[in-house]
Amino acid sequence: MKYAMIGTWRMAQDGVVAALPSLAQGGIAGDAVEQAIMTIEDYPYFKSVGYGGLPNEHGIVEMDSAFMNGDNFQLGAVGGVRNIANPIKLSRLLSQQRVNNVLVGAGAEEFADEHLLPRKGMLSARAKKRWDKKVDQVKQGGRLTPYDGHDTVGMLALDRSGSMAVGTSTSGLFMKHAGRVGDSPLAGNGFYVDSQVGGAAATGLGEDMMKRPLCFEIVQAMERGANVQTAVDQTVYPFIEKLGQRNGQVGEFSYVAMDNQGNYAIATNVEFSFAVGNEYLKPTVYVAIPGE
Ligand code: SD4
Repeated sequence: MKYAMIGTWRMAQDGVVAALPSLAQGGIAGDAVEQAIMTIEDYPYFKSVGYGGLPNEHGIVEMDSAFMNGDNFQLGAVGGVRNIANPIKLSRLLSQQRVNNVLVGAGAEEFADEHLLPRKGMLSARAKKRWDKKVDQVKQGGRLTPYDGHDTVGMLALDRSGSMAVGTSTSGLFMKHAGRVGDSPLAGNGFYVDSQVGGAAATGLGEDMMKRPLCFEIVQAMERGANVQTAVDQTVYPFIEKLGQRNGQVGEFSYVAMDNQGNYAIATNVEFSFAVGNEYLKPTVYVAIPGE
């Protein structure tokens, strides 16, 4: 059977490099997603995921994450969590509960403590420096934009037994309001997967991407018979256009999608890098340019 992984942004390559060998050896998709995202969360120089992620307006790193199992639809997610070394581990653990699958803030941290997940101060010296600089700029009259810093890792895996899983992890938007939650922990918006069909994961401006559950709709289009490329094209771009017409402004929208045979496609309205690996292809980064 085939196996494959695809993840958002250049940073995903590190995760695919770490986890793909386990899929080659018959490992399960959920483990590969967790391992890949943990690798990225642990790396201090990715400025929007896990340790080293850019903080909120108060200089505190608050993270969103989710995990979904495409076999049984179990999903777990956290919003606005602080001082948790690996939010993806917490999301996956939550996905395995019968209730309490989505937790935010202090309650999520309490659950992590109850399950002995490692705590960690997530603000790196480098991220603090960027925050100090931004605060100075704002004091001097500089304006914050919705996109002062971002990037979410969204990771999809297909294993040799045909199971699929997806995960997301992000520190969200730099200088966001305390308590702000993006699309990444929202099922259907930030991620979705069905092992009998395929999956999708999103990155971009959460406030716009939560206006329609495009990840779910991509999977739904595949379920109705569209191939993965047609599914992303016919789902993502019409909505971007509609949003522009009705709302005037459109943020960044980028999606990776994969069907249950390992075929993949992306849709994006910005220059977008993503990493892919499978039984034929060693982990490789590609860059997509909108309209090409
Ligand atoms: C969010 N979607 O919190 C995330 C940020 C992101 O590329 O993916 N940026 O809105």
